[in-house]
Amino acid sequence: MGHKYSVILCTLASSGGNVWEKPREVLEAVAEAGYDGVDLDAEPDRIEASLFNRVKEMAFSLGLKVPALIGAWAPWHAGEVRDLASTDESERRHGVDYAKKSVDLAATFEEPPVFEIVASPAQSEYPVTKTPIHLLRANFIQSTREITEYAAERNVEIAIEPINRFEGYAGFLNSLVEGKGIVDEIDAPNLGVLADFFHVNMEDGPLNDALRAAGDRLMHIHLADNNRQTPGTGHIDFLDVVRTLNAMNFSGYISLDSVPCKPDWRTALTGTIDFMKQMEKMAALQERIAKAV
Ligand SMILES: [Mn+2]
Repeated sequence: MGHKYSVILCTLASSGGNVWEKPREVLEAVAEAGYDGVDLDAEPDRIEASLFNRVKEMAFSLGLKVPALIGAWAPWHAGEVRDLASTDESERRHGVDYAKKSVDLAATFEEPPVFEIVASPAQSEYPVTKTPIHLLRANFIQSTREITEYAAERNVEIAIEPINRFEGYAGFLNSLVEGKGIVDEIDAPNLGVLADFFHVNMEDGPLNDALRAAGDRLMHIHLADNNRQTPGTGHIDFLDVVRTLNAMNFSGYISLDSVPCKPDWRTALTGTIDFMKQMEKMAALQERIAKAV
């Protein structure tokens, strides 16, 4: 059994593949390339329900699943502050309310997609955040508990995505291993961690060690090379990644998250899945050889 692949559709928009403008063209290209699913935007207040449902139904009719809803957490993405770790209570509350609305959206699916949460400050502060890290951690845990309990009642899973210091809080929730620590502390069956290879490559130790450390708490993957371009363009050893995920029996989705999408969205789509399937074939061949010797 091979791994399951999806695409974060909003990433394709940067090079002309905007699913909300030309849904059939984009979804057909994704399905034809051989993906199993698409990750849709969680913006229930901004994307018309009728349009959202039309895209969702079109995806299903093409045989695609919707394994995850992508949260717009960064201010550049959301156009506002949605900060689950904020020491400003109104900002934190706004983030929690946004998450709950997104969970409601996920709950409208027959098979509810995973919803991703992030700690995303109004402004990044380099090299280290001025807010005491223990406060950020306590606030984020409080927010996550509330979201996770709300989601559990609606059969929705929540995945924490740690992000690098330049985009998130410099010093808080940058590494996958740190995210796993928070997941373990909250210890809810519907809470896990999301590994975005671009961030993990920057903030963790060896990528494969971080994946193994996440273990059965690893719920979803965002796929990019170290340069945030498509796999194979940078220096991550994807053959080794596939071997690690095979050994872990990882059964979640691997969603393409290449930003900005280069050279163009169609080439990024086909190039990524062809490359990953090739890595899977090589890993399978190696396993057969190892067994034969
Ligand atoms: Mn990501």
